[in-house]
Amino acid sequence: MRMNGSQTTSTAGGGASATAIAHPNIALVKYWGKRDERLILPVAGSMSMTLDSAATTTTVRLGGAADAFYLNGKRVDGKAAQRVSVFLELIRERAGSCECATVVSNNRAPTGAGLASSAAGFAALAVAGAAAYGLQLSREQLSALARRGSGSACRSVIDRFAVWHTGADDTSSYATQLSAPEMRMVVCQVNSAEKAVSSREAMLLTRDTSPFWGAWAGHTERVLSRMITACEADDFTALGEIAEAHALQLHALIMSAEPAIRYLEPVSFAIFDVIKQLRESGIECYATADAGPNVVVITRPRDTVVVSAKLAEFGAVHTAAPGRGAYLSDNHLTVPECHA
Ligand code: 2P0
Repeated sequence: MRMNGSQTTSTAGGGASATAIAHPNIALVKYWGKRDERLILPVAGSMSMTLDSAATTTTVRLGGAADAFYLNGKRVDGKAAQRVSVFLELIRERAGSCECATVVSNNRAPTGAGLASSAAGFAALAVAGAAAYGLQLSREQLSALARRGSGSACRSVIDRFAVWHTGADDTSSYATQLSAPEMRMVVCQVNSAEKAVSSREAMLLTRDTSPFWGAWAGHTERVLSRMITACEADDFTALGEIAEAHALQLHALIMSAEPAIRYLEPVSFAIFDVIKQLRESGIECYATADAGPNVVVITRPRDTVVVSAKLAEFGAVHTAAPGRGAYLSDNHLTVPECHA
């Protein structure tokens, strides 16, 4: 499939502009660790569900004397702006352009709280940026491009369920769609504060200090292959069991770094316990958690109400269904008033 940005690329008010919408994804087989830091090539494959909630909308408008980045109504400078500029540079190289751009982004998920805000952010930036600079890219190429911003972003380019293939090089490490059992995710946000150690730093520390690191990549590849088999068999039980076990293995690995990193809090463990009790009472659901204390529960659609009611005792809850991968939109954002 080729994406054609021309219908949604506007030139009103200056340079070409394009807007894209993307959603976070939650991994069922986790990504943790790179074999190439610059290219963001993972040590193992992973698998996720793209959510239909917590959208990021991003407009890229060409022009200006330097790149500028606005997030949720505020001008952003420093490291985060630099990361956006480095990413735009990749697009410019491919497009043979030296035009700077203004990036305006609105994000409905808490940034840096382990709810995959960078995945939605870079998926939207890849799709909007490619269109604004006039690149015609396939879905696989867009996924590989988004990966260069943040590894997990390559999965948010894909509709519903995605497998990120390790690949051999920059062009062959991207995500593709797979079908999976009908399910929902109930997100329980126990804490929306920005985490103390970013995933990127924590991955490096785990690689450099964990005594278990040597086992991780091979184990994750075997888990991914079991997960793909479970999905092909439409086996919700196997999917849930594999996902919960792999999430806890990820956190055990992270905790084995020196100094230890502990993303899960007592309340997170309490939720894992409650989910086990619900399962024992006949409601089939499974828990997972990313690089933060928030817990995401995998459930069948018919059980979302009872699971949500139980989780509401622990934090703010919302339910997500499988959602669309990053796509172009005509609703362009403008530079926030105070900065215009
Ligand atoms: C995942 N996480 O598979 C795992 C589970 C966090 C825990 O992908 O360094 O923000 O930008 O490639 O994509 C977080 O990693 O890291 C992540 P970089 P990213 O969703």
